[in-house]
Amino acid sequence: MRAGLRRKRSIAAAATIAAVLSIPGAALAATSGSISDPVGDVTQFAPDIGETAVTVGDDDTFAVDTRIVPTPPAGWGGCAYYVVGICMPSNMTVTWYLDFLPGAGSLADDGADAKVVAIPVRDQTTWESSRWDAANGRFTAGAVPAASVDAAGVKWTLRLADLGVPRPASVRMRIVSLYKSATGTGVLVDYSDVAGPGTIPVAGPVGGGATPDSDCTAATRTANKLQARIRRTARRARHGSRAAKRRLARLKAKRRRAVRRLERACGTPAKGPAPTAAPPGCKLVTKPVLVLEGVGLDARYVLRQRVVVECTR
Ligand SMILES: [Ca+2]
Repeated sequence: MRAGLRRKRSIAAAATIAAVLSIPGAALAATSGSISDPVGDVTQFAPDIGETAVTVGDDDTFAVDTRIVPTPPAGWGGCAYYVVGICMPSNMTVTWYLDFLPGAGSLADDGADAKVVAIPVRDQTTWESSRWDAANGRFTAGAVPAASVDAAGVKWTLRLADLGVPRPASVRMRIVSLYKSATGTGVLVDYSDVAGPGTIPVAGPVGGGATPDSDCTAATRTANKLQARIRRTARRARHGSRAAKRRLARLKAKRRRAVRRLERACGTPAKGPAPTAAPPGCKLVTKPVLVLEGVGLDARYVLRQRVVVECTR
Protein backbone atom coordinates (compact mmCIF):
# COMPACT_ATOMS: atom_id res chain seq x y z
CA MET A 1 0.00 0.00 0.00
CA ARG A 2 2.74 2.36 1.03
CA ALA A 3 4.66 1.78 -2.18
CA GLY A 4 1.63 2.97 -4.07
CA LEU A 5 1.52 6.28 -2.28
CA ARG A 6 1.56 9.06 -4.82
CA ARG A 7 2.08 12.59 -3.94
CA LYS A 8 2.01 15.86 -5.70
CA ARG A 9 2.43 19.25 -4.18
CA SER A 10 1.87 22.45 -6.03
CA ILE A 11 4.61 24.97 -5.73
CA ALA A 12 3.29 27.60 -3.36
CA ALA A 13 6.27 29.82 -4.09
CA ALA A 14 5.06 30.13 -7.67
CA ALA A 15 1.95 31.88 -6.48
CA THR A 16 1.98 35.58 -7.08
CA ILE A 17 0.58 37.69 -4.33
CA ALA A 18 -0.95 41.10 -4.45
CA ALA A 19 -2.44 43.12 -1.65
CA VAL A 20 -3.98 46.49 -2.22
CA LEU A 21 -5.35 49.03 0.18
CA SER A 22 -8.50 50.61 -1.20
CA ILE A 23 -10.08 53.67 0.37
CA PRO A 24 -13.54 54.10 -1.17
CA GLY A 25 -14.93 57.48 -0.16
CA ALA A 26 -15.67 57.96 3.49
CA ALA A 27 -15.55 54.26 4.37
CA LEU A 28 -11.99 54.56 5.60
CA ALA A 29 -11.88 51.22 7.34
CA ALA A 30 -12.70 49.11 4.24
CA THR A 31 -9.69 47.30 2.78
CA SER A 32 -9.11 44.50 0.33
CA GLY A 33 -6.46 42.07 -0.81
CA SER A 34 -5.96 39.19 -3.19
CA ILE A 35 -4.01 35.95 -3.45
CA SER A 36 -3.21 34.54 -6.87
CA ASP A 37 -2.59 30.88 -7.59
CA PRO A 38 -2.29 29.35 -11.07
CA VAL A 39 -5.07 27.16 -12.39
CA GLY A 40 -3.72 23.97 -13.96
CA ASP A 41 -1.14 23.16 -11.28
CA VAL A 42 -3.43 20.33 -10.16
CA THR A 43 -4.90 18.14 -12.89
CA GLN A 44 -6.66 15.47 -10.82
CA PHE A 45 -8.14 14.67 -7.41
CA ALA A 46 -7.61 17.92 -5.43
CA PRO A 47 -9.78 20.92 -6.35
CA ASP A 48 -7.49 23.43 -8.12
CA ILE A 49 -7.35 26.82 -6.38
CA GLY A 50 -7.29 29.95 -8.54
CA GLU A 51 -7.74 33.64 -7.65
CA THR A 52 -8.89 34.71 -4.20
CA ALA A 53 -10.30 38.16 -3.45
CA VAL A 54 -10.79 39.31 0.15
CA THR A 55 -12.78 42.35 1.23
CA VAL A 56 -12.77 43.68 4.78
CA GLY A 57 -15.89 45.84 5.04
CA ASP A 58 -16.37 48.92 7.21
CA ASP A 59 -19.24 46.86 8.69
CA ASP A 60 -16.52 44.54 10.13
CA THR A 61 -17.16 41.68 7.72
CA PHE A 62 -14.38 39.53 6.28
CA ALA A 63 -15.57 38.35 2.87
CA VAL A 64 -13.63 35.80 0.82
CA ASP A 65 -14.19 34.80 -2.82
CA THR A 66 -12.00 31.90 -4.00
CA ARG A 67 -12.22 30.63 -7.56
CA ILE A 68 -11.87 26.84 -7.62
CA VAL A 69 -11.65 24.47 -10.56
CA PRO A 70 -12.81 20.96 -9.56
CA THR A 71 -10.70 18.13 -11.02
CA PRO A 72 -11.47 14.51 -11.95
CA PRO A 73 -12.46 12.00 -10.85
CA ALA A 74 -14.47 13.46 -7.98
CA GLY A 75 -14.84 17.10 -9.01
CA TRP A 76 -16.31 19.04 -6.07
CA GLY A 77 -17.41 16.45 -3.51
CA GLY A 78 -18.32 13.82 -6.09
CA CYS A 79 -17.56 10.12 -6.16
CA ALA A 80 -13.93 8.99 -5.91
CA TYR A 81 -14.85 5.77 -7.77
CA TYR A 82 -17.70 3.29 -8.11
CA VAL A 83 -18.05 -0.28 -6.86
CA VAL A 84 -20.77 -2.10 -8.78
CA GLY A 85 -22.44 1.22 -9.42
CA ILE A 86 -22.19 2.41 -5.81
CA CYS A 87 -20.54 5.81 -5.27
CA MET A 88 -17.48 5.73 -3.02
CA PRO A 89 -17.32 9.25 -1.58
CA SER A 90 -14.20 11.34 -1.95
CA ASN A 91 -12.41 12.89 1.01
CA MET A 92 -11.60 16.50 0.22
CA THR A 93 -11.35 19.80 2.07
CA VAL A 94 -10.42 23.39 1.29
CA THR A 95 -9.04 25.29 4.29
CA TRP A 96 -8.37 29.02 4.63
CA TYR A 97 -5.74 29.59 7.34
CA LEU A 98 -5.63 33.07 8.93
CA ASP A 99 -2.57 34.17 10.90
CA PHE A 100 -2.96 37.60 12.51
CA LEU A 101 -1.59 37.41 16.08
CA PRO A 102 2.22 37.61 16.05
CA GLY A 103 3.89 34.87 18.11
CA ALA A 104 0.61 33.00 18.69
CA GLY A 105 -1.48 30.36 16.95
CA SER A 106 -1.08 26.76 15.87
CA LEU A 107 2.57 25.88 15.25
CA ALA A 108 1.53 22.90 13.10
CA ASP A 109 -0.42 25.29 10.86
CA ASP A 110 2.24 27.96 10.35
CA GLY A 111 0.97 30.10 13.25
CA ALA A 112 -2.68 30.17 12.15
CA ASP A 113 -4.99 31.81 14.72
CA ALA A 114 -8.24 30.92 12.93
CA LYS A 115 -9.35 28.77 10.02
CA VAL A 116 -12.36 28.17 7.83
CA VAL A 117 -12.95 24.76 6.27
CA ALA A 118 -15.21 23.76 3.37
CA ILE A 119 -16.04 20.04 3.15
CA PRO A 120 -17.82 19.13 -0.10
CA VAL A 121 -19.73 15.84 -0.07
CA ARG A 122 -22.18 15.03 -2.88
CA ASP A 123 -24.31 18.12 -3.52
CA GLN A 124 -23.69 19.65 -0.11
CA THR A 125 -20.78 21.72 1.17
CA THR A 126 -20.35 21.82 4.94
CA TRP A 127 -18.71 24.95 6.36
CA GLU A 128 -16.88 25.30 9.67
CA SER A 129 -14.80 28.00 11.32
CA SER A 130 -12.58 27.59 14.34
CA ARG A 131 -10.20 29.63 16.43
CA TRP A 132 -6.93 28.59 18.04
CA ASP A 133 -7.36 28.01 21.78
CA ALA A 134 -3.85 28.52 23.18
CA ALA A 135 -4.81 27.34 26.69
CA ASN A 136 -5.88 23.92 25.40
CA GLY A 137 -3.59 23.71 22.38
CA ARG A 138 -6.31 23.02 19.83
CA PHE A 139 -8.76 24.69 17.48
CA THR A 140 -12.24 25.17 18.93
CA ALA A 141 -15.35 25.46 16.79
CA GLY A 142 -16.61 28.96 16.06
CA ALA A 143 -19.37 30.59 14.02
CA VAL A 144 -20.54 28.92 10.81
CA PRO A 145 -19.67 31.17 7.85
CA ALA A 146 -22.38 32.51 5.56
CA ALA A 147 -21.28 30.74 2.38
CA SER A 148 -22.27 29.96 -1.19
CA VAL A 149 -20.96 27.68 -3.92
CA ASP A 150 -21.26 28.56 -7.61
CA ALA A 151 -20.03 26.93 -10.79
CA ALA A 152 -16.63 28.60 -10.61
CA GLY A 153 -15.82 28.79 -6.94
CA VAL A 154 -16.94 29.54 -3.41
CA LYS A 155 -17.65 32.60 -1.27
CA TRP A 156 -17.78 32.89 2.50
CA THR A 157 -18.25 35.71 4.99
CA LEU A 158 -17.65 35.99 8.71
CA ARG A 159 -17.45 38.92 11.08
CA LEU A 160 -13.96 39.97 12.18
CA ALA A 161 -14.99 39.31 15.80
CA ASP A 162 -16.05 35.73 14.91
CA LEU A 163 -12.56 35.09 13.58
CA GLY A 164 -10.97 37.04 16.46
CA VAL A 165 -9.33 39.52 14.07
CA PRO A 166 -8.76 42.89 15.77
CA ARG A 167 -8.68 46.29 14.08
CA PRO A 168 -6.06 47.14 12.95
CA ALA A 169 -4.40 43.88 11.89
CA SER A 170 -2.44 42.28 9.10
CA VAL A 171 -3.94 38.92 8.16
CA ARG A 172 -1.59 36.40 6.53
CA MET A 173 -3.78 33.99 4.60
CA ARG A 174 -2.97 30.59 3.11
CA ILE A 175 -5.43 28.35 1.30
CA VAL A 176 -4.93 24.59 1.21
CA SER A 177 -6.93 22.21 -0.95
CA LEU A 178 -6.51 18.58 0.14
CA TYR A 179 -7.59 15.25 -1.27
CA LYS A 180 -6.79 12.12 0.70
CA SER A 181 -8.58 9.04 -0.40
CA ALA A 182 -8.28 5.65 -2.03
CA THR A 183 -8.71 4.98 -5.72
CA GLY A 184 -10.84 2.11 -7.04
CA THR A 185 -7.76 -0.14 -7.06
CA GLY A 186 -7.05 0.62 -3.38
CA VAL A 187 -4.14 2.97 -4.00
CA LEU A 188 -3.97 5.78 -1.46
CA VAL A 189 -3.66 9.22 -2.96
CA ASP A 190 -2.69 12.44 -1.24
CA TYR A 191 -3.01 15.46 -3.50
CA SER A 192 -2.93 19.14 -2.57
CA ASP A 193 -2.91 22.67 -3.91
CA VAL A 194 -1.58 25.49 -1.76
CA ALA A 195 -2.18 29.18 -2.45
CA GLY A 196 -0.39 32.03 -0.71
CA PRO A 197 0.47 33.13 1.81
CA GLY A 198 -0.80 36.59 0.98
CA THR A 199 -1.41 39.55 3.26
CA ILE A 200 -4.79 41.19 3.81
CA PRO A 201 -4.63 44.58 5.55
CA VAL A 202 -7.30 45.34 8.16
CA ALA A 203 -7.48 49.07 8.93
CA GLY A 204 -8.10 50.66 12.32
CA PRO A 205 -11.63 51.36 13.59
CA VAL A 206 -14.04 53.48 11.57
CA GLY A 207 -13.82 57.08 12.78
CA GLY A 208 -10.65 56.47 14.84
CA GLY A 209 -10.69 55.76 18.55
CA ALA A 210 -8.41 52.70 18.39
CA THR A 211 -7.47 53.36 21.99
CA PRO A 212 -9.84 54.40 24.78
CA ASP A 213 -9.54 58.04 25.82
CA SER A 214 -7.49 58.90 28.88
CA ASP A 215 -10.52 59.99 30.99
CA CYS A 216 -12.06 56.55 30.49
CA THR A 217 -8.80 54.73 31.27
CA ALA A 218 -8.26 56.79 34.46
CA ALA A 219 -11.88 56.32 35.62
CA THR A 220 -11.57 52.56 35.09
CA ARG A 221 -8.43 52.44 37.20
CA THR A 222 -10.09 54.47 40.01
CA ALA A 223 -13.18 52.23 40.09
CA ASN A 224 -11.03 49.07 40.21
CA LYS A 225 -8.82 50.47 43.01
CA LEU A 226 -11.93 51.24 45.08
CA GLN A 227 -13.26 47.77 44.37
CA ALA A 228 -9.98 46.22 45.61
CA ARG A 229 -10.15 48.33 48.81
CA ILE A 230 -13.78 47.24 49.33
CA ARG A 231 -12.72 43.60 48.92
CA ARG A 232 -10.01 43.93 51.61
CA THR A 233 -12.23 45.92 53.97
CA ALA A 234 -15.16 43.48 53.55
CA ARG A 235 -12.86 40.65 54.62
CA ARG A 236 -11.96 42.51 57.85
CA ALA A 237 -15.63 43.41 58.42
CA ARG A 238 -16.54 39.73 58.15
CA HIS A 239 -14.06 39.03 60.95
CA GLY A 240 -16.00 41.41 63.19
CA SER A 241 -14.12 44.70 62.87
CA ARG A 242 -16.62 47.52 63.57
CA ALA A 243 -14.22 50.11 62.14
CA ALA A 244 -14.02 48.08 58.92
CA LYS A 245 -17.84 48.01 58.70
CA ARG A 246 -18.01 51.82 58.96
CA ARG A 247 -15.19 52.20 56.39
CA LEU A 248 -16.99 49.76 54.08
CA ALA A 249 -20.11 51.93 53.97
CA ARG A 250 -17.99 55.01 53.11
CA LEU A 251 -16.09 53.11 50.41
CA LYS A 252 -19.30 51.84 48.83
CA ALA A 253 -20.65 55.39 48.59
CA LYS A 254 -17.36 56.46 47.01
CA ARG A 255 -17.56 53.57 44.54
CA ARG A 256 -21.11 54.58 43.49
CA ARG A 257 -19.77 58.06 42.63
CA ALA A 258 -16.72 56.56 40.86
CA VAL A 259 -18.93 54.26 38.76
CA ARG A 260 -21.13 57.22 37.75
CA ARG A 261 -17.96 59.07 36.61
CA LEU A 262 -16.76 55.91 34.88
CA GLU A 263 -20.00 55.52 32.91
CA ARG A 264 -19.91 59.20 31.91
CA ALA A 265 -16.37 58.71 30.56
CA CYS A 266 -16.73 55.25 28.95
CA GLY A 267 -20.47 54.60 28.54
CA THR A 268 -22.34 51.82 30.32
CA PRO A 269 -20.63 48.40 30.41
CA ALA A 270 -21.39 46.14 27.43
CA LYS A 271 -23.60 43.17 28.27
CA GLY A 272 -24.65 39.98 26.50
CA PRO A 273 -23.39 38.52 23.24
CA ALA A 274 -21.96 40.76 20.51
CA PRO A 275 -24.58 42.07 18.05
CA THR A 276 -24.71 40.34 14.66
CA ALA A 277 -26.62 42.99 12.74
CA ALA A 278 -27.12 46.75 12.84
CA PRO A 279 -30.39 48.64 12.24
CA PRO A 280 -30.62 51.12 9.32
CA GLY A 281 -28.37 54.16 9.82
CA CYS A 282 -26.09 52.18 12.14
CA LYS A 283 -23.22 49.79 11.67
CA LEU A 284 -21.15 47.20 13.50
CA VAL A 285 -17.70 48.41 14.56
CA THR A 286 -14.90 46.97 16.67
CA LYS A 287 -13.78 49.35 19.43
CA PRO A 288 -12.61 49.29 23.04
CA VAL A 289 -15.65 49.17 25.32
CA LEU A 290 -16.15 48.96 29.07
CA VAL A 291 -16.92 45.44 30.30
CA LEU A 292 -17.63 44.30 33.86
CA GLU A 293 -15.91 40.95 34.39
CA GLY A 294 -16.43 38.67 37.39
CA VAL A 295 -19.21 38.86 39.97
CA GLY A 296 -19.73 40.48 43.36
CA LEU A 297 -16.57 41.55 45.17
CA ASP A 298 -14.37 39.97 42.49
CA ALA A 299 -15.91 42.06 39.70
CA ARG A 300 -13.55 44.35 37.81
CA TYR A 301 -13.91 46.82 34.97
CA VAL A 302 -11.84 46.17 31.86
CA LEU A 303 -11.65 47.76 28.44
CA ARG A 304 -11.98 45.12 25.73
CA GLN A 305 -12.13 45.27 21.93
CA ARG A 306 -15.74 44.39 21.16
CA VAL A 307 -18.09 44.51 18.24
CA VAL A 308 -20.75 47.13 18.96
CA VAL A 309 -23.52 48.93 17.09
CA GLU A 310 -22.63 52.53 16.32
CA CYS A 311 -25.25 54.93 14.95
CA THR A 312 -24.42 58.15 13.14
CA ARG A 313 -27.75 59.87 13.69
CA1 LIG B 1 -3.97 26.24 -8.31
